[in-house]
Amino acid sequence: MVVITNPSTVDQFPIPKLHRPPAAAAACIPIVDLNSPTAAAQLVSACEELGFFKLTNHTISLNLMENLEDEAVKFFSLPLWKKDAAGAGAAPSGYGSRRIGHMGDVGWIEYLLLQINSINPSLSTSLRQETIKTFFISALNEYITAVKKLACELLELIAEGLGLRPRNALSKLLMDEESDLILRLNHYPSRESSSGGVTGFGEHTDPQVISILRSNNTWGLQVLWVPVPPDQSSFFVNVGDSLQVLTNGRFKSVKHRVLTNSLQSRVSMIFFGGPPLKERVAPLPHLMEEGEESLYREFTWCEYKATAYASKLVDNRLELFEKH
Ligand code: GA4
Repeated sequence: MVVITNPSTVDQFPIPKLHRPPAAAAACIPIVDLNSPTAAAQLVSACEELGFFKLTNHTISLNLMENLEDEAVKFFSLPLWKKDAAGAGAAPSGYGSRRIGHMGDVGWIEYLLLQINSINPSLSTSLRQETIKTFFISALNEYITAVKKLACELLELIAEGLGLRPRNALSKLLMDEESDLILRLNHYPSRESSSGGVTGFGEHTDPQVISILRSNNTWGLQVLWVPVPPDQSSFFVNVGDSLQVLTNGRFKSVKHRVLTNSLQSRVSMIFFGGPPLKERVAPLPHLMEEGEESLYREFTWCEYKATAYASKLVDNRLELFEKH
């Protein structure tokens, strides 16, 4: 068993009791089979209905996922001073523990935030810490290359399902050499609690275009407080705020959170695909009906990101950009 550095004391948050047994919960989560001839249509309806789905039959091997998970577990088992050497505070990249963002959010979590340099496409040069390089470089590079390719494939299928032309209308946002891509490695140490769980990562929506999550087989993720059954060989995909705007509200960026598990620690890795900072985020004209108006005022990803990073997790960031 891995010895884990627990994040220091975290307040216990009141968690509403679950009224839904896990089996019923599983039935609420759309599943998209990437191997199916109707995958494009399945993707569009999952993004419209919930803004979250489980992705099966993708081509990324379990071995590739587990290699990175093993490296992450090794990293999180290091003494705190070594992890801190990887950039304490996680601003913008590096190791963080307990504190999330800059506005006072806390959670029962430690994590590593990695800004991805798409030119490479490997780790940004800002990540010069030897610890990370020695541990991670090959597993990370392999994983990042594969998951970025998958994200673009999904966005191309979504474009196809929406009848968008050209096919890369969405994926090009992630393919630009200046695209804002992040990989997040999370470790939620197990924690006993009489009320069933404490907040690992509080409720929020993801600001980017698309997020692709893979976790070990530990429960914890909830979407609109429906527990998502873990599946270590599948991915879980979230529509981000930016994709909600690009589709003028047709796709939903849904609130999700993570509760800790009393028996096992949870390790997850999430790829966040964001556009270049200077990119204008606005509804795609091809998706607008005649006479339809944008629900949002104009903004760039840089403006939105700055607003997001100055907000608390729970805040409705998109509301600030809605036209009234
Ligand atoms: C949520 C999605 C990504 O994990 C993240 C998070 C970021 C952080 O952990 O620093 C934020 C959060 C996320 C949204 C609001 C702000 C910024 C914490 C927070 C309170 C890396 C991101 O891009 O936005």
